[in-house]
Amino acid sequence: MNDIEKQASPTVAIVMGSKSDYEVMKESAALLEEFMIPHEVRVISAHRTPDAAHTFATGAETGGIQLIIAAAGKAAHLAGVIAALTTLPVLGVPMATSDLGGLDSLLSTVQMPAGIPVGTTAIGKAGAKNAALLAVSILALSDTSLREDLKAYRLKMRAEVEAADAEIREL
Ligand code: RP5
Repeated sequence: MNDIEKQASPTVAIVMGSKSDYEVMKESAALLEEFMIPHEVRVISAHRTPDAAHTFATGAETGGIQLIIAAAGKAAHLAGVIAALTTLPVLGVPMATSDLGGLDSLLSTVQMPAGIPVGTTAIGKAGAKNAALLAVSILALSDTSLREDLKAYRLKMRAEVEAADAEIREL
């Protein structure tokens, strides 16, 4: 059991602009579960429920949240709005979109003016997974056991690639 797992309340919040983002963002939740990091998952829209976005972002730190993963698509301002209202680290995940493929979301999330950073990941599922892994890395700075778990995760990936290499070379 790592130090964070011992805490009852959520340490990480995954927030998404729409329920339609969940199919992708469940990848973040699954990884946090794998690392046994208590988390909450919310649907909060910066433009459809701006009051809820404000309440969430201003209350996150006092509620025990240490890091926020915010996912949105199109004019994706959710991560930026949340980052403006808290000094907690905010990781933004751009959602793929039907019209512009997610480049709209990527640019909206990543191009924050100086002063209010949003650590932006890749578009879609890779970004959702990497946001969770970045969250683990950040939390592991003060949790030795979690750091060991992350190293073990990397070793497992390495072993999988090496096994694939051996398999392909035998063909
Ligand atoms: C954004 O608009 C959401 O984050 C979602 O990616 C996109 C489309 O939302 P829906 O129209 O599917 O609710 O706010």
